[in-house]
Amino acid sequence: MLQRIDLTGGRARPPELATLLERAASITGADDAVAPILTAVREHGAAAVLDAGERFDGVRPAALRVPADVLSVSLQGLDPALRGALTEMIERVRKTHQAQLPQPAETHLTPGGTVTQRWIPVRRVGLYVPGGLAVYPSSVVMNVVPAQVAGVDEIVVCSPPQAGNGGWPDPAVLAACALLGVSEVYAAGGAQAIALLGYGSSADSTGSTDNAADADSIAAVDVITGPGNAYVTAAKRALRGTVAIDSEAGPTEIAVLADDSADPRLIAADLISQAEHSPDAASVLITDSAQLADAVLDALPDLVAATTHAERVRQALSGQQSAVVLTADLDAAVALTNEYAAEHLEIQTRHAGRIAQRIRNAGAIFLGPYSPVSLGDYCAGSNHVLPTAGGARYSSGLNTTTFLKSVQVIDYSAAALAAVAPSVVVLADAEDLPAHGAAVTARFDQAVDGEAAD
Ligand code: HSO
Ligand code: ZN
Repeated sequence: MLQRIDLTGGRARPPELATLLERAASITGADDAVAPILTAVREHGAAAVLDAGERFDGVRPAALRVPADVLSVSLQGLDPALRGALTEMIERVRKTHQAQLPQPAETHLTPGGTVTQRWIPVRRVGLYVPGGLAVYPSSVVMNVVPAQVAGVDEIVVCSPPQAGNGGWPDPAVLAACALLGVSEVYAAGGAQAIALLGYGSSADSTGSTDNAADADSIAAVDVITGPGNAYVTAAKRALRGTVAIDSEAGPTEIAVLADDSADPRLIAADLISQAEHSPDAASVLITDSAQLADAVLDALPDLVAATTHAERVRQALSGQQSAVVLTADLDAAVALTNEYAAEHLEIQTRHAGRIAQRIRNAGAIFLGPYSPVSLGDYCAGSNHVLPTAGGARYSSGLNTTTFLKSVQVIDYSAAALAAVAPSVVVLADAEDLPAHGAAVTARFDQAVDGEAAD
């Protein structure tokens, strides 16, 4: 079911190894497919969002904005056990993300010369919560809590309309929004939701006249975050520059780096757990142990047959994006793991902490047998919105700083400026920009009153 790639012959070097596995983003033609949707929403606003929802989700809600009473009824109807678990999750995620709040960095360069880096939250954010084959109240928490901790003013959530819930998003998703005090929620999914967040919609294009909330225009946001399918991810990529995005968090991936000390049953369970998300999910085992590779391959068929979403899991595991890769030694396994840059990386080796020090590229790292990815998906306190498709080489998972901008504040006194003025003049002259130097020396051509403003 899972392809077995044997690299023990030493034929492949790490850069080649990475290309052996197809990445989800390259499987689809998502970039081209979303372009007309983005254009339609930019030109026609919310009406185009409703049209696209009807086409792709098969349902047209009465309005885009979810009414306040629908949110509160969803919360009232929330199963108490789920409410308890969400509350526990929220507490853990909040604690972790509060600890991520950066402090201002004040540097005294010289007497009277200071540079301070301040962190400022963006004003308005759009958070995407996927629908599709599963429903994701947990993703509400993973998006909303860091934005709240960062101090964002306005939080908007988009989630796909569901035919089964009168066209509104999934009730558990709405309940999670209500639990967190988020009241601006739109029944919008896919690329059209991302376009709505990025471009906004003016009052005359909301596509509905019978809902007071929709009579308002929808303002564009500053940052869009959240996981989604290949189309959501492609839309986020296209809007980068119009807004900031967190990372490209597309179809999910798990890589397990293991040696012969690992338990094959647990590895098989973890590979299945993320394959459960969708047929384009990637599950990869990288190991230097042929015995472990074979034991995992042997364990999979029965476990897959017994799992609820067996068909979906089978498709994900048998796709070109999934594999058991056998390497000559652990060093080669570590090198391949860094090349692959998985969204989730489990390290199930002896001295897992030490091996983790050698990992440069991963969205999140899960150490040892008792830190499975499923824990991180819900209750570890870490965030589950993570870069996929190799994006972990250059981007980070969603965290509190995703919603913060830094600004450097420069404050020099007359004496401090005078002391460094000759260097400014030399540098300005070297760049043939003498007016730059003159702007500094002008301050000393005449009497200077007082110090810099405070
Ligand atoms: N593993 C997914 C997140 C998730 N899993 C939500 C379950 N619910 C992407 O990191
Ligand atoms: Zn998951």
